[in-house]
Amino acid sequence: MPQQQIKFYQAGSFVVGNRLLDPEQRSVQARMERSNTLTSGHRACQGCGEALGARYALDAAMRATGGRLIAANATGCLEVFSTPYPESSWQLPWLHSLFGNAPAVATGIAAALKVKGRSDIRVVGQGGDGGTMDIGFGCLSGMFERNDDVLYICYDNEAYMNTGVQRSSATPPAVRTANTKPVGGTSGNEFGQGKSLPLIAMAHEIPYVATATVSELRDLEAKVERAMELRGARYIHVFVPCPLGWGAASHDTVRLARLAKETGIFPVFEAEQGEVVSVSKIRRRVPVEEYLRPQRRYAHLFGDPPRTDVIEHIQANADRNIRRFGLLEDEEQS
Ligand SMILES: Cc1ncc(C[n+]2csc(CCOP(=O)(O)OP(=O)(O)O)c2C)c(N)n1
Ligand code: SF4
Ligand SMILES: [Mg+2]
Repeated sequence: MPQQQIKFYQAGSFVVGNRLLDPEQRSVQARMERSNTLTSGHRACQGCGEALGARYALDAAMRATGGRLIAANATGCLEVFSTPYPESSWQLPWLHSLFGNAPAVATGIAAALKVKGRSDIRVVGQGGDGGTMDIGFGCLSGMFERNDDVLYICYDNEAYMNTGVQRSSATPPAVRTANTKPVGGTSGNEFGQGKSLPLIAMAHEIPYVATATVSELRDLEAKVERAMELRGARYIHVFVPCPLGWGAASHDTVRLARLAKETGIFPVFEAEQGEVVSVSKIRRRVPVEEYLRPQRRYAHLFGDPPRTDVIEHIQANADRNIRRFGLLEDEEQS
């Protein structure tokens, strides 16, 4: 009887691995000895990209440090859904900081460990885009500039989700949020505002900066492991779709993360000491419309008549990313 071939499409790619692969090729999550750092029972929405990203990132960090890891966590969805008092989903020493001072708290932990001579114990700081890029920005810049021995991870869902979807400096142009409503001919969040924290982190010339998405989870794991090989200030910016805030289907989280990368909207790269050292090339280039349409936060662009002017502007921004980071294979660039 002819046997059906099993397709190991995961092998050699950046998507999540499985237990059919050789043990050495398996992702951290595909290993029986994964630490389940963010374990089941938390209260994240179905399909929450932040929960997915945090689980993969911290399990990878736990593996890289042999389980000797402490986390400081800013206020935000990740903290709220994981620790409804008196319960906790965290299976590592974990501190809740204020909304705005997770980098400073992480620095303090690292300083205390240094005084105690415990260089074996490592520190992670983490928070959402609001906690990281807005209110915690000063503390984070200080942590970078002093080159404190902390890996800081930002889970970017592009708004203040925990408090009801208000805009942050990571909210992209034209997005509808609770306080960027497309009224009177406006198109939602303004173009030309906001910032790229990965580029700002690079300007501090810290040892390591990387971006990642929850569609390429092995890539995220690899970047966390790389960060843990280094000492000093390190920064990873993870793109994490939020079904509730984006008005997207829960089952589309990974697809939207992939489309953000494949359109050029979210460039995925690594930098060391301020220089880009690798980029994840686009495998199948798609127009931004494919990424925008499934999200109700962009629904006002697809009315009658559609806002083709705004969609073209978003496409131009994606194309600029593609040029700036060299996201296409060499033959496609020319
Ligand atoms: C000083 C201060 N201001 C405001 C708040 C209210 N607050 C808590 S979480 C949050 C938004 C969090 O947004 P983000 O960091 O992007 O995380 P997300 O919930 O989106 O994951 C706000 C405004 C607070 N806790 N402290
Ligand atoms: S609101 Fe968004 S970020 Fe918060 S738990 Fe729900 S899906 Fe996750
Ligand atoms: Mg957020």
